Amino acid sequence: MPSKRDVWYRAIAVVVVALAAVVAIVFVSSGGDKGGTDAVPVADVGSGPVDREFAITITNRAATPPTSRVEIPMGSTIRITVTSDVADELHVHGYDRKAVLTPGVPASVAFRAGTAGLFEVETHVSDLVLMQLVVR
Ligand SMILES: [Cu+2]
Repeated sequence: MPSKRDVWYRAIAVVVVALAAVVAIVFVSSGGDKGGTDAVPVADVGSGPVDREFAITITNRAATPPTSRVEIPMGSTIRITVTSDVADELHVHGYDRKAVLTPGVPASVAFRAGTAGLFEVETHVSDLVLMQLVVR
């Protein structure tokens, strides 16, 4: 018959093994998403190269090119650069990226599209929808 001490050690050993298994599973699953797209966090990509680049000019409350729906593969990086003739604010809905627009000075938002859906890119002062981003 095992002593109380043996039972106690065995219980501790079981707990340690169970914890090690949990840690191993978490470690493996967190390291295995390199190639995945849905696990890619939304992140600013700064001034580096991106997968898709868009440039929009606003003159007299009209956008060039005109508003369009653009499809972006999930996980790709994009940069939207806007030049406005009036002071304004650029806003990418959903991803909640903003840029202050100074008249005549291009301003950019750049990010990784890690969330699926339809997101409007708009200006707050001229109240224009510049793009509809479809991420899938
Ligand atoms: Cu907005």
